[in-house]
Amino acid sequence: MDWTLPPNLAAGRMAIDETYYIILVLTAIAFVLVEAGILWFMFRYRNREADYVHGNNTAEIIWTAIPAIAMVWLGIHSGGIWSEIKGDSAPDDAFELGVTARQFEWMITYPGADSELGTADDFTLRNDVRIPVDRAVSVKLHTEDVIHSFFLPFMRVKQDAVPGMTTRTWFEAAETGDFQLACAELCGLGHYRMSASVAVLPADSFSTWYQTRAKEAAAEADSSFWTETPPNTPETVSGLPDDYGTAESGGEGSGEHQ
Ligand SMILES: [Cu+2]
Repeated sequence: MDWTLPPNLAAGRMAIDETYYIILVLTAIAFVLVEAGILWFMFRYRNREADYVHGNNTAEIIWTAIPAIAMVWLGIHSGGIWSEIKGDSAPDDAFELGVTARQFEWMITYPGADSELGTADDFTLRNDVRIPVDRAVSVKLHTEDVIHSFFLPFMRVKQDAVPGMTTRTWFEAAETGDFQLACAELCGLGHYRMSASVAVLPADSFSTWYQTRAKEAAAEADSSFWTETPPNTPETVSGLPDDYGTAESGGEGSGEHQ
């Protein structure tokens, strides 16, 4: 079993790894001490009959105080890291993505030519995330049904999408490559296949792709195909389409729509 984290390809997220290993070491120490204690007492008093004792105040104070101090310290330590990642903490120049999760796919909404989400020239791709390297990406998360979780282990990002809420997180990829976005919340029978491809592209090839796609979307918007609200925002989706879970929205899972 591998206890180590996958490679960290996110800019400025080493604090997550440090915290993980600090917790791993602390729990390992506690595990070894407790198990050794159990074995020692089993061996030491193996021939003695059981009898009632009140306990030992000194021992109880020690084994309560040490974990309490460790827990409070961990809480304070990780609280600072948490506030750098969660909520509206993304840098101002971050590239903004709208992500709508639903059983069992990810709809990714890009801001279009005006760089603003929620306008008519937005465009939406299914299970297809493309982002530039070395630029902060801020994610605005929604879900249309149950709780899902936006999980990019290489970027040290995990954020729940909660019904009725907009949740936010952000990350910055420090290396180009192809990755996978997974759903980290058991969300139904098709949970295992709820993944999207994530392409971290060099800045120039990203902007070539993006501008082409945004132009197409703007042309569509101009032809007033979408008159008021862009497609696939939570406001426009009132229910699941009839062919949900069949070939169009996910391949093999035609037996799972309900
Ligand atoms: Cu899910």
